[in-house]
Amino acid sequence: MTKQLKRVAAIHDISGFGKCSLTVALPIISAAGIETSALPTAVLSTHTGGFTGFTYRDLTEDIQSIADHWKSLNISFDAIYTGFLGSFEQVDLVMKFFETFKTKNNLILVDPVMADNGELYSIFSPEFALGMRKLCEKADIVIPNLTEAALLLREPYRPGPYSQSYIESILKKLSAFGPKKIVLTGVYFDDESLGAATYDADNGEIAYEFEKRIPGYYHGTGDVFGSALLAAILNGFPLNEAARIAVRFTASAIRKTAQAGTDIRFGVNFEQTIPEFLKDLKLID
Ligand code: PXL
Repeated sequence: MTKQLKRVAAIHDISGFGKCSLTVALPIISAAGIETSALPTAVLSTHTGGFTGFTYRDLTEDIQSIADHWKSLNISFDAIYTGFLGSFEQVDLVMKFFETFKTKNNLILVDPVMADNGELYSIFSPEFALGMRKLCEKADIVIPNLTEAALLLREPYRPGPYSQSYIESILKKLSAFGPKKIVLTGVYFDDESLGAATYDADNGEIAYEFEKRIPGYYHGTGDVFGSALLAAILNGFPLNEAARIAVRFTASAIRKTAQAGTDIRFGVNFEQTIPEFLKDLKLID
């Protein structure tokens, strides 16, 4: 008999064009055999990275009603995955969502989407980082990049290349304020490779997963990575193996995009990378 699917609540925006947030989370998590419910935080015509003139509809007012309706239907989730929030007020609404839907057995994965390359995204104020920190305190897993990690820790951003001791101190400081599992993205010790570092505070294990660096800054890769990581965890992979699968998937999607010469703002070719991903997940031969 076919088992019940696992189910994720994905709380991110929908950027109509540009392949990030819900337009990558839904297909990637679904392809990995996991049902995905979408709670959109905002609707934009494109993401905010490199485009001007995008439309922006904030859905703060809808979040509580959506959560109430889901609760009335007795829906439960194996994971709650949050990313880009549409307003500062959404932090409290998402905290409430956690209180309503958190159980002993499910997991909360927070991607504190707010900054990259040393800079806060243009639409956020510096106080936003304090809100994101509150959310991270309630998470089981957080997946910041190094800019977001510095903001969460209220430390100045340090550009790379990094030392192992710096990365490990960041991982441990992040886990000290709540989340037991940390995946830090954008880690590199030299200009040849780029990847992620994982820390599991339950067993003290630290691991690194690297791929050859592909030049250029491609948008939406944090969401491709986070969605693949969560899909791998829900398919039973331990944290370091899930990070390995997610790094391989993201790097391979970037490689295809670079080879095609696509505009870096348009997102990466994760679609044609899904067969490789499903092989790594051992879902197909
Ligand atoms: O990929 C992160 C992200 C998600 N959503 C929106 C964004 C960004 C990054 O710029 O602008 C709307």
